Amino acid sequence: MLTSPVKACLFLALVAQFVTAIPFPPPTGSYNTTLLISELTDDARLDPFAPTKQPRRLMISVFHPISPAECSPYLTLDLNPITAAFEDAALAQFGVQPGTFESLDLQVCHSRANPHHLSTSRNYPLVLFSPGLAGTRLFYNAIAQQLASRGYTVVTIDHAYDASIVTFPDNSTILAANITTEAQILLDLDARVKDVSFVLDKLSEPSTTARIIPSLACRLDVSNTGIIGHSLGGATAATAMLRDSRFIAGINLDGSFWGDVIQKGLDKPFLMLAHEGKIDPTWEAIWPNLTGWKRELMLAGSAHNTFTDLPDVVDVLGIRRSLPPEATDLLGTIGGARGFEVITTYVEAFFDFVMKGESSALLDKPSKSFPEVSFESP
Ligand SMILES: *[C@@H]1O[C@H](CO)[C@@H](O)[C@H](O)[C@H]1NC(C)=O
Ligand SMILES: *[C@@H]1O[C@H](CO)[C@@H](O)[C@H](O)[C@H]1NC(C)=O
Ligand SMILES: *[C@@H]1O[C@H](CO)[C@@H](O)[C@H](O)[C@H]1NC(C)=O
Ligand SMILES: CC(=O)N[C@H]1CO[C@H](CO)[C@@H](O)[C@@H]1O
Repeated sequence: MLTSPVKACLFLALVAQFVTAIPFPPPTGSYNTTLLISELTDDARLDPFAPTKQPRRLMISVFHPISPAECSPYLTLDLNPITAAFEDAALAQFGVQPGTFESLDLQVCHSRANPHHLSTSRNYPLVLFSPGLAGTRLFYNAIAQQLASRGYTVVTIDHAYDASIVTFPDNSTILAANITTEAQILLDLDARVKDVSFVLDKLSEPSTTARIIPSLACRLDVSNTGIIGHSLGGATAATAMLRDSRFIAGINLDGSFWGDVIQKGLDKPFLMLAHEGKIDPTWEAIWPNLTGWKRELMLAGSAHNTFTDLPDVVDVLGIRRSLPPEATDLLGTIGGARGFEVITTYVEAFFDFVMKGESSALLDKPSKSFPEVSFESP
């Protein structure tokens, strides 16, 4: 029988072998990106899901473009270590091994620019990202970073008690509440929409942006913000646009709509991306009530979670073939890198069109370069 120190060493050796850091490919846009993670507390609002009376606390990640000349590159964990261990365990039923998420790094930059001499710096359009229910904002790091590399300040948000786990800077965590009934989902949606408006309020305060985005040249223009979300985050995008006029354009990645936006509709640009074969009564119901620019596109070979980093993660780590067939039902059959490329290309084309005034043929008709994408009209 092995003595415990020897056992411990063998165990550590096995883990160490597995956790050799694997960097996510760098984004393909022309900007480098900084990543800043912050906690924000809304003292004006009690958290509707907290077991005791307490203000609503959120975590955000800010991906901000900088010029390659300003980039001092470094690697950082893709997921916070506590979140990573939690997600390994949560996804163990799909064959995810301990140490999996800990092994993945993101390539980001410190800004070398002196904030007092930012002669070449400028500000970029702002886009907020709202995750799916029971996910984590960290499952959209690569998508957010890719958009930032095309010249957008992108902020991903964890909605407390909705995200599977939110890990705060002091390592305290908030786990998901059991949000299942229609009433709970509508309460959650309301909290999510208040979260995204609160984040805009904070980002309009120079004292806050000086703290969380030090390389920002001047005030962010929060009055022209884009919003994108996956699943319930897509519903959040639509309802936020209905309630807060600072959101001028939105994207729903494969989410059902909830609440009054279905009847009230939207008059601003809205893009919907569906997984293959999606049939959703809420998409049919809202369609005639979307009176602004709108498109519904479907991605062949995709499943609901193709619209996260996860398919790309499993391919970058090389673990797709060790996953059970049920994983394909969640991730789709389109390759991780290809799905990522197609989704981010259309997301960028939409925001470039609405927020930068650059038109793209991709948004008007099928493209030979992207045969997986079809135009739907429910
Ligand atoms: C910075 O940008 C350069 C040029 O686009 C790219 O080759 C490099 O991978 C980027 N580095 C990081 C850390 O993003
Ligand atoms: C949080 O936990 C990590 C390990 O997961 C540790 O490195 C770090 O020092 C902890 N931070 C605090 C504030 O305790
Ligand atoms: C979650 O709530 C649903 C509906 O109220 C209930 O059926 C289910 O048992 C709950 N699950 C847990 C883990 O509490
Ligand atoms: C505000 C609005 O036009 N709502 C309409 C949404 O679509 C349904 C079904 O077509 C109509 O009944 C609503 O009046």
